[in-house]
Amino acid sequence: MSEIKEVIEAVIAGEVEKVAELTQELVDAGEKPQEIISQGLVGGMDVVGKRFKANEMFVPEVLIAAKAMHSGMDIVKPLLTDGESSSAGTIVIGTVEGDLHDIGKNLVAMMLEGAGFEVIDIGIDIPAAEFVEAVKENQPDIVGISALLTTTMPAMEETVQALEEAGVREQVKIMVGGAPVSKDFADEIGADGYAPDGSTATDLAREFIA
Ligand code: B12
Repeated sequence: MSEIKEVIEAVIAGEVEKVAELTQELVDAGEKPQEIISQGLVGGMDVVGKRFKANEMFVPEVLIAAKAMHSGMDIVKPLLTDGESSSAGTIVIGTVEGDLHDIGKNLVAMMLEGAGFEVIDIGIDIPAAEFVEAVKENQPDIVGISALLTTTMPAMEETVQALEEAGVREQVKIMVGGAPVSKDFADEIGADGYAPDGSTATDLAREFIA
């Protein structure tokens, strides 16, 4: 029988098929789906996040690890009972209007998913009004806003303002990120937090929920 430890190692190594096989073996052996997720699949992504932050792993490896994690999630998620499937929290994430960069946003989304959050990725080039719509429709705990261009940073402020004007600002925590964004800028535009990478974004999201 496979062990949780092997799942962790296979996630870190980005072994997509092996993670699916090991997960199936654990399920067949009667291991609890929730344990497989929190200890094995999310456990593996936790290590990946820490190594990425320490520059011991790089973007392509993180993306493959996330794919491996998903291959296991696809097997265990349908087995969760209603009570068990409650997520760590819900996040709406997108890249602002005028900005087509999404590699970093996707990475942050995957890390958050790996940490057990339900992530609603609304994509790239998203006008402020669409962020507002997504918040009204999905009632998330957190909104994540990404921008990679200095010219699209003002759209982050517009998005925060649009959420305020729509009366939904107080329902959510707002985190912002992207290469030109800083903690000072986040404070300036009235966001609740800034994270420089997916691992820190996950820690921040956990803090928001706690
Ligand atoms: C890949 C890339 C592109 C690709 C994007 C493909 C894609 N699907 O994303 C393409 C070719 C489309 C592109 C186009 C352009 N690009 Co470009 N691009 C890049 C490049 C090389 C890498 C960006 C990247 O993916 N980095 C890797 C990821 C992992 O890092 P990241 O995005 O910073 O994300 C991390 C953090 O920032 C953070 N984060 C990101 N989002 C969020 C969100 C939240 C909520 C949180 C908490 C954290 C967070 O966590 C992430 C993970 O660690 C950068 C240069 C660079 N080195 O950054 C230029 C760069 C961003 N691009 C630039 C430019 C100028 C352009 C163009 C205008 C070029 C042109 N003249 O056409 C166009 C603009 C198109 C548009 N309207 O958006 C400039 C921006 C300069 C500036 N200061 O504004 C850069 C810096 C290149 C340069 N040195 O000139 N680009």
